Amino acid sequence: MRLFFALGLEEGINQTARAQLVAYKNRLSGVGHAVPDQNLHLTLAFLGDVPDAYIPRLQATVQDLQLPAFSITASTVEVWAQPRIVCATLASPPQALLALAHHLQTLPVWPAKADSHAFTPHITLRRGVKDDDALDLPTPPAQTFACQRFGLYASPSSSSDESIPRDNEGRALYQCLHQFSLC
Ligand code: 2AM
Repeated sequence: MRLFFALGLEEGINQTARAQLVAYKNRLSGVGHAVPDQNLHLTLAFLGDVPDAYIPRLQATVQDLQLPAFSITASTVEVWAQPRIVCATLASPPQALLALAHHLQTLPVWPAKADSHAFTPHITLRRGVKDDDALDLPTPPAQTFACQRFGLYASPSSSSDESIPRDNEGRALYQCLHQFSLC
């Protein structure tokens, strides 16, 4: 299964912040295509294709991590040429977020896929952005999210996979396999 760890940003206390970010994402019509509302997340570690037999050990190892909760503020928007996305970014990512991501990227059970870029926490809002699409994006309203838990998610390895859940527009949804609490 294609797996990644992410902040789902779905804690009850985040409802207003999440709704505002969703509204901002959906307002940028004409700039690529919006990710489904339910898929909004901040990736902590992308593991790639992990054999099912590893999943229980992965969960047990992560369950034992005792790492602190924190909050993040998404206040800036960026357009990245590779991959072609619009994303919300954090002006100052907290150390606890960077430490959590580092732990999850370097698990001996299944280390994350090597990435040539430094880890830059971001929340992807739109994909398939073209070069001249994204000039003059409106500034997003700064949104603060409490991060009290994170999840292990499955993403479809193939868009034609019929077993994956989809939204009412037929877009594939990520599946949360397990949630982990921060202290
Ligand atoms: P994103 O965080 O920029 O949106 C599932 O594919 C999630 O893992 C996506 O959210 C995706 O990007 C993130 N991801 C990170 N590295 C990836 C990679 N090499 N291939 C696919 N997805 C990756």
